[in-house]
Amino acid sequence: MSKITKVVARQVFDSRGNPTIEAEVFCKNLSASSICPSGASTGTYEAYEKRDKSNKKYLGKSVLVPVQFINSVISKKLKNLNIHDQERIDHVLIKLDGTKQKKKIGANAILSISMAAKKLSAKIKKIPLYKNFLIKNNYKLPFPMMNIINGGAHANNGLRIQEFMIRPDKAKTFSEAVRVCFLVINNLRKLIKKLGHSTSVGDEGGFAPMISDNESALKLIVKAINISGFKNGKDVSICLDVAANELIKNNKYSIHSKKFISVDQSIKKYLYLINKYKIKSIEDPFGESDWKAWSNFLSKSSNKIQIVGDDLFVTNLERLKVGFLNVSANSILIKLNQIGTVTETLEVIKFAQLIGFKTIISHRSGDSEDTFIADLAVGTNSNQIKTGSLARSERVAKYNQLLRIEEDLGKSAKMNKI
Ligand code: 2PG
Ligand code: MG
Repeated sequence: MSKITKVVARQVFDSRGNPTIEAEVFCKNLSASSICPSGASTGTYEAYEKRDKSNKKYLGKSVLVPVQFINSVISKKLKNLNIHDQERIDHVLIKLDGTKQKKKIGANAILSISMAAKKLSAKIKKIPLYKNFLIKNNYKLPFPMMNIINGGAHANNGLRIQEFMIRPDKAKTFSEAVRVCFLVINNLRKLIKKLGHSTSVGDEGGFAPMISDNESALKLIVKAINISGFKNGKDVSICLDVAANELIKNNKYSIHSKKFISVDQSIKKYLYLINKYKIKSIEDPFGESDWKAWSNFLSKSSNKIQIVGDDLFVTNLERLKVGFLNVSANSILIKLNQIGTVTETLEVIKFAQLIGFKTIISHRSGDSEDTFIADLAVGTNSNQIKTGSLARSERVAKYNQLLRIEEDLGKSAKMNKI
């Protein structure tokens, strides 16, 4: 048995330049570390991100207090625990916190330790990280959903919808999937340039041109897909993350323009867009408490497209159960820091797969060089991964890790089902 000897934490910075926590777990002279990501369009029911609100030196964003807590109290508490007993490690942390949303210690502190422990366990077993999760053989690579146009809270262009993504549905290998996205992205860049817009990118590496109407963005993407020699809706599908929580006022939504309209009118417009642009997946089409709107939309779309709960489920088993009973979605976005431990994340994935939901592993808009989620996607047999565009190293790092995993699997590597 390998016992934890200490945990060391430090303040580092994420891709938006904000402070975040890196935890390093030690078993004697071996160690592994992990960095917690951070969202911008966060759900109310997410686990709590603890920051030093009163520390003006870092505009209230530093994480020096939770770092200090890890280095003193938590390090002692975890000492001598078996590094391979992830559940025990996570439960000690959950119990030490004692609150529902991990408000005392902070989910950012807890998760960085939890992920680092999982990595160290793999290192000691001398296996790659992706082999240290649920799946023990027959590994499959997830389909990438690349976010190629950024809007909403991730850019300042006025686009209502937060993420316009592409998914290379016909790719037979992960490297082929990346190549398809690469071509579409390069052609999209040319198109945006031709229109005289800036080709600078948003928080998740997608272009953030100054266009503010959803359909203009969709038209550009369809054009880029066609120029690349692919068929929209067949070889490459358009997927959206509306992040509708950000677009709600008095039960009305401003998804399709600045004007707030009813749920029924919003659904009608969605159905029109789905049909016209062959959209295959929509995440967070309605607000996190609007269960009725979700189930209405799911039934009206005849369950034909992927409807993904992100802010709705917040990687939380209880909320997923409610969503299942309410028939509100058919897929779940998985973000480790929405719930705060690897163990709880795996529980949600297992349950989602049991009820026939697709699982999609996701980055956060504030992310880092940490590639944990790439291994998690393969190790849990998750159907898809969304981790930004082929730009910004913190995004590309995850795709590169999946390319390495594909190479490691050799001939046995297969793509998952979409
Ligand atoms: C989302 C995520 C990631 P954020 O809404 O799905 O793309 O954004 O991390 O800002 O919540
Ligand atoms: Mg989302």
